[in-house]
Amino acid sequence: MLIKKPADIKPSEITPETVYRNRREFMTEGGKLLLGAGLASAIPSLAFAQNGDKLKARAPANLTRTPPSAWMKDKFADIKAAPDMEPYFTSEALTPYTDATRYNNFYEFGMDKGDPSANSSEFKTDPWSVEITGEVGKPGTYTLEDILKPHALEERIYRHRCVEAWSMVIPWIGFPLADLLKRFEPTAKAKYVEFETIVQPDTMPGIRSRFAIVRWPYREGLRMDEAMNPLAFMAVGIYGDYMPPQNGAPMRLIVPWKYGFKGIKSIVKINFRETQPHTTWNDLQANEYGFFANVNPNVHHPRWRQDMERRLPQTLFSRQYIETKLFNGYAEQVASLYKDMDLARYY
Ligand SMILES: Nc1nc2c(c(=O)[nH]1)N[C@H]1C(S)=C(S)[C@@H](COP(=O)(O)O)O[C@H]1N2
Ligand SMILES: [Mo]
Repeated sequence: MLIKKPADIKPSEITPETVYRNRREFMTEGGKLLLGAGLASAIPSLAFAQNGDKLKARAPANLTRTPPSAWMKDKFADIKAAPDMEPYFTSEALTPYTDATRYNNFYEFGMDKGDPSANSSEFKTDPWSVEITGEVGKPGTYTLEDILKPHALEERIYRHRCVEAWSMVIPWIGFPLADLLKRFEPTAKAKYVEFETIVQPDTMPGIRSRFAIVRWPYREGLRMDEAMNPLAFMAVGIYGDYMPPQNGAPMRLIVPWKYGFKGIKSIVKINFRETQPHTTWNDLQANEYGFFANVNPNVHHPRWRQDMERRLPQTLFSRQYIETKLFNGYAEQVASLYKDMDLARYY
């Protein structure tokens, strides 16, 4: 998303780091790794058989995270598996766990794709609370446990399309955003909902960096009807396991028909408001990143096309370019939200 001079671009950014890593792992561990971490998670039915449970995808056993708390462990003991049908499932191959957790955008931890996984081990997510403010009947500061308590967890397998024209398929664990928002009793004036990420300078090198381009905290927002759409999802896990810091622990937004930057991570504030909120990328470069940010193959980014995408991971031998679909393939569920809008103007 950055404007970089060619001299600033490292070879590892041109060829995704996963290529180098996969090659190394292949050389050292051979077929064992391929079956253990790669293929098993890429084929839902195999993951199912191997793990002996109902979830369609599981983190590789050797990378499973320690429970963040006893109550979170209890919550994760009972997760409803993704159905076999769109829109909460896709039969497209899952992105391997190692790629979904090592190729990330989370500028608070640095601007390179490998920075969030490399720099987030000190990130503190317990205790955690979320402030609810604005046009609601029940404002207040809620602990994460209170936020999650009434919500049963479910698995959803969604396509994830970054505005930078790469994409993944990720099995999230979480619950519908609408169910959470309704609990705070939004008033008639609540037309938009605004989210903020935590600012934790001592554990976030990107926030301390003098090269940072974002004005912290990272902010995002949705129109209320978008937020209430059943596809909008609050995720607390990935691959049947607790959310890694680099993917937005303990709780982050997923809006699968929009570009990835709408999916704000590590949320500490939810504000209900009458007017459209300021959002991080729109503030930084409004002609390149819109407020709506709906995935749209007909509306190009000023510096690159948006009608194709690189499906990750890529290897030396296969570079998968696939066609980008309107609303990332979720048009049936969301097109009606925008029926009277010029999508080229409101990008
Ligand atoms: N707080 C915060 N949230 C963020 C970002 C960020 O830099 N900071 N990056 C966004 C972008 S551009 C993308 S593509 C997704 C990436 O999510 P993932 O790393 O889980 O794939 O997170 C989004 N949420
Ligand atoms: Mo992104």
